[in-house]
Amino acid sequence: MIDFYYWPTPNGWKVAILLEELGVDYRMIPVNIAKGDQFKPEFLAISPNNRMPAIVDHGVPGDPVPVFESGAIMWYLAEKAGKFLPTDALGRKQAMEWLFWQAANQGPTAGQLSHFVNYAPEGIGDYGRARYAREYDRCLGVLERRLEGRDHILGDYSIADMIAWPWVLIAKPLGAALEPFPNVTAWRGRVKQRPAVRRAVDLGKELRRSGPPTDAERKLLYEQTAESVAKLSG
Ligand SMILES: N[C@@H](CCC(=O)N[C@@H](CS)C(=O)NCC(=O)O)C(=O)O
Repeated sequence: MIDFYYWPTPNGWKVAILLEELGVDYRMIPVNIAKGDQFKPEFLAISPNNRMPAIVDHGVPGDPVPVFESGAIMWYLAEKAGKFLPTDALGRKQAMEWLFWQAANQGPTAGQLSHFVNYAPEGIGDYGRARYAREYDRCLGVLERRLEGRDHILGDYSIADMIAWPWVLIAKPLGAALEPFPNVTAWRGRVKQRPAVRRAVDLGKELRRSGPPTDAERKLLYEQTAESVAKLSG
C-alpha cells in the first residue's frame, strides 16, 4: 500500500498518472496547501520541502519508505515496478536527463507563470508574467524539437512523458498557444487519451477551489520564509 499525499494540481497529477498507470494499491491523502497542511510536522517528516506530492511506501520489508519530489517519486516507483523506465544504460541516462529537465526548467517556470497569470496583484505582475511566458514558450520549443520523429519523449511512453505532460495540458489557461508546436500538440492529445491519465486528472477534483485565494491563503502560500515555515510547523 502506498500513501499518496496529494492536492489536485499539475504537480500532483504527475505522480497520480504513474500510480494509475501502474495500477498499484494507493490511498490518497489530501494535503490542503491553502489551509497549511504542508507545514504539519508529520507531513514535513515525509516531505521536508513542505510541498506535495509525496508518498510513503508501506510495501517494503522493514520501515515504510517516504519519498518527496515528483521526479524522485516517479523514478522510485517506476524502478520498483520495472515499468515506464528504459532498462538499458543509455535509455536510463536519457530518462534522467528529461526528468531533471522537467524538475529544473519546465516545472518551476510553469509554476511561476501560473503565479503571475493567476495570483500576482493587479498591475505589478507584468514583468514576471512576460518573463515566465517567454521561458515557458522556450520549454515548449525544447519539447517540440525532442518530439520530432518520436511519439514520446524517450520513444516509448515513460515517466518522462508523465512528468512533463501536466504543465502542457494547461497551456491555454497559462496564456500559451500550442498551435506553433504541432509535435507537442499531437503528443498532448496522445497522452490525454490514456484512461489512466484521465483518471489521474480527475483524482480529487471535488477538492479543487474556485475563485481567488483569500488574504490568509495568499499569505500562507506566497509569503513563506525559513522563519514563517519554522513558526507554522511549530
Ligand atoms: N518540485 C516539486 C514541486 C511541488 C510543488 O510545487 N507543489 C506545490 C503545489 S503545486 C505545493 O505543495 N505547494 C505548497 C506550498 O507552496 O506551501 C515537485 O515536482 O514535486
